[in-house]
Amino acid sequence: MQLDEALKSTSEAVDEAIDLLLPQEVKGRLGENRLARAMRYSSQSGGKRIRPFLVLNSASLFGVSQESAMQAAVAVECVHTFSLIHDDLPAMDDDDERRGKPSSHKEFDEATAILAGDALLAFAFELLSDPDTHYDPMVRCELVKALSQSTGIKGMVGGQMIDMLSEDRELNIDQITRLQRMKTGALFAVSCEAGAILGKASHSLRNSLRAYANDLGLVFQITDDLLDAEADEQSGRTDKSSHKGTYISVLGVDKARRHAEILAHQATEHLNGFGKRAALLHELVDFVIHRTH
Ligand code: GRG
Repeated sequence: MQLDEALKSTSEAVDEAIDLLLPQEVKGRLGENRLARAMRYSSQSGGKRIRPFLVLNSASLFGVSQESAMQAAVAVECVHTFSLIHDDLPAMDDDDERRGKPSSHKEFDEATAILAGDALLAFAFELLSDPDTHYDPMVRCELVKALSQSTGIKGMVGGQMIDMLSEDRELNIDQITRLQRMKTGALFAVSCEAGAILGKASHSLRNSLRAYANDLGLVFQITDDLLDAEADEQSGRTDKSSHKGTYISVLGVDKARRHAEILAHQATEHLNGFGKRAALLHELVDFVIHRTH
């Protein structure tokens, strides 16, 4: 299957699963209904669904079916959506729009956006600990551990904190790498790891997938920063502070692009042990580095 076809069909399947799994409105339950609406509003507003794609395609390397891996895929997407809702809040990036629509706190209000993010985070772990995710409780426990570590202080939330502090100081390249690995890479890494955990893969194969996803996460982040820099240039914006904490701030645009190419090559090398079965994960690297949005 071609990558664009695979991304499209994954995205449709994830949309369906989110619709099925996320809390529904129930007549008469005022508070829960507002939360359910806000959780669904942000989860069902588009998005590339790259993290679920990683979960499903890593799982398929170990013979795990899409149906079994889908709950883990939705759990990771719930954490991702939580991070976007909170990132858009006035206390963080203060963005009025997300995916071309009003961000959660604009559509609802700040309190609802905070609570919807919290509820999505909690729901992710409810999904992972559900026996429908995997019959083996040890596997479910391992999934919960991996996702909580990648989300919390050692992962995405820790990375976001460093990012916020970096607004007032210059970071060197090692510090930027650490920040990006935590903020963006950790969720990519756990997406691939979840597939390996579901398939009870060996440590060595699980580590190869983690290494692939770590590099892919960095490529993804650098490309995101390059797209931002391009948009700034086109609109004539010259405020360099918007690039703080990115590779561009230290390396400049050309070297940052070159760095992304090196990481992309490195990412594909980690897939060598999987042969042709990892063709889609290979192609995804190309897609990420050449993406335009
Ligand atoms: C607020 C706890 C907390 C964490 C925030 C990931 C993150 C940390 C914030 C999101 C803001 C941001 C621009 C992060 C960099 C990673 C990134 C480019 C996220 C957007 O991911 P996509 O492009 O989003 O996969 P879609 O819309 O396609 O789902």
